[in-house]
Amino acid sequence: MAEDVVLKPRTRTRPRVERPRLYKVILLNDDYTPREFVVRVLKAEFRMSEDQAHRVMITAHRMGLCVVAVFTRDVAETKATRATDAGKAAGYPLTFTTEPEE
Ligand code: TYC
Repeated sequence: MAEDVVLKPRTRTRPRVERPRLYKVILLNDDYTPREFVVRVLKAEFRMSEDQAHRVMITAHRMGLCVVAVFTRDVAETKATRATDAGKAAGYPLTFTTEPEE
């Protein structure tokens, strides 16, 4: 009977040995976003302590940018977008970008 036809799979399943590529979330400095606001976003979106968030904010402020954390691509992009949108909603140009690790 037609219902009994079993198709032979024509693709092979291979065990995945490589780890997924990781993406950096990068915080960019700007001249307008208040320091305390940057710290608040880092704590909320990246679950950082006050101390960690302050260190990352100061590094971006002094160096122009700072790597916040690394995640799989989806998570990195979602977090960068949410954190950037939080700034936009408050009227600040705060920007988070993503970039693949080497
Ligand atoms: N440079 C900003 C100021 O002086 C503070 C700031 C720090 C903004 C880090 C963005 O990623 C940033 N108010």
